[in-house]
Amino acid sequence: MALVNHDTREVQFKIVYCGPAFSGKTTNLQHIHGRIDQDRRGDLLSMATSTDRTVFFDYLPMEAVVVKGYHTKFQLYTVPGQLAYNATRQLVLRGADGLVFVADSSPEKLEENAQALRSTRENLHQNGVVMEELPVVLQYNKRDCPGAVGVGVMNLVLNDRPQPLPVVEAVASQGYNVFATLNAVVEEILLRFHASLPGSGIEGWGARSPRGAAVS
Ligand SMILES: Nc1nc2c(ncn2[C@@H]2O[C@H](COP(=O)(O)OP(=O)(O)O)[C@@H](O)[C@H]2O)c(=O)[nH]1
Ligand SMILES: [Mg+2]
Repeated sequence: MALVNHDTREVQFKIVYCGPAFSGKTTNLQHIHGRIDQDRRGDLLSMATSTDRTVFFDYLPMEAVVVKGYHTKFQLYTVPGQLAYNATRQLVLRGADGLVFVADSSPEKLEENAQALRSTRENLHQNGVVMEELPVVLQYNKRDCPGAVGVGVMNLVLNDRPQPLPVVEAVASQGYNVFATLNAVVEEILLRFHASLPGSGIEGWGARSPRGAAVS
């Protein structure tokens, strides 16, 4: 759930990029970090494990007025994709306000995507969170890969549910639809945040900048 800090007058949301190893999570964050003004972002930090890294940074978009008189801060995190880092993943997922699941469209990664989605759901469950109750956007990344799996099949494997999750096709290494993905999850997070605070004098970001909210 969002953190509201009355001392620093900040509302803080945590967005976690998850998915299998090498699907492009870090690439997404690097692209976003590289495109936003220096005074609107924190340093891109990383916690290294032997074969993978968790990277994270703070992002303070100018357009975001979620609560009048308060700054809005998004903390963007990646989790380590490898199965071995289950405990780290679970820790990073703690307190997430929304998720981007970065799936790899390469044909040989189909089962790995499904497995990573199951393990994400399980990690959340162990944190007492039901995945279906969290804003989640599916990013089908690496659409440029030779033989990229069709969206219909990706949906069958990863998104076969009564209320399908929003899907964004992306090529993160080229920056294609990286911000579209971020916007999609931000929009959903803010909708839910507003809905959770009825009649509290909240001024919606959506009213000022309906879709381009997180685009710098
Ligand atoms: N062809 C292609 N390669 C990508 C794309 N996105 C990321 N990559 C590459 O995939 C590899 C793994 O990316 P990385 O962001 O480190 O994956 P992570 O393990 O999920 O953090 C790197 O070599 C990236 O350059 C993409 O859209 N298309
Ligand atoms: Mg990574």
